Amino acid sequence: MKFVSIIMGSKSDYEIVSETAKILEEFDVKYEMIISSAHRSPTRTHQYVQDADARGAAVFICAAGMAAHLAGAVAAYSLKPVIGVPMGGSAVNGVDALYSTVQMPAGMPVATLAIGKAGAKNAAYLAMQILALSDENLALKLKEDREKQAKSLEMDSKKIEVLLGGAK
Ligand code: RP5
Repeated sequence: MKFVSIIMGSKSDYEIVSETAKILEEFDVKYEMIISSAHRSPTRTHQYVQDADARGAAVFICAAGMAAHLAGAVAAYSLKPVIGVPMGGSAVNGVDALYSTVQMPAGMPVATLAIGKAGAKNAAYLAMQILALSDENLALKLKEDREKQAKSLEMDSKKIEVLLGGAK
């Protein structure tokens, strides 16, 4: 059984990471979610990743803040794609976590997304796009979602738009 594995470094990351889970639920995608830290619980992180990988985790989403090494550590333990979400909230508003997560050495990729809520939401979408490579039904749902987004933007525009004569 394929599933998405979400790991966050601390309970203080949960509010933002719940945005990832919410989207996966909306699309009926199976996921696991745990708190485990590269620094505070390295053994638990290692053991969980190996076990989840063997049980069918198809992609890992790792959310961590400050000197964020969680995504990099998970990438070291698995060949499955790893998505990193830098958490904000530090003295430098997540720029530390962004650099720690994105600056992986060659050969050990982490797909690093935006800091905070946008990154958390996009982590769900990117994970689903990976799963959709071999799941036509999910690919169709993602296509419909894109169409819905475009429609909703158009409706927002309709409420405020000003167009001069000749505009299409
Ligand atoms: C990181 O340090 C966590 O991912 C969290 O974003 C940050 C702060 O953790 P707490 O001190 O709030 O537990 O490891």
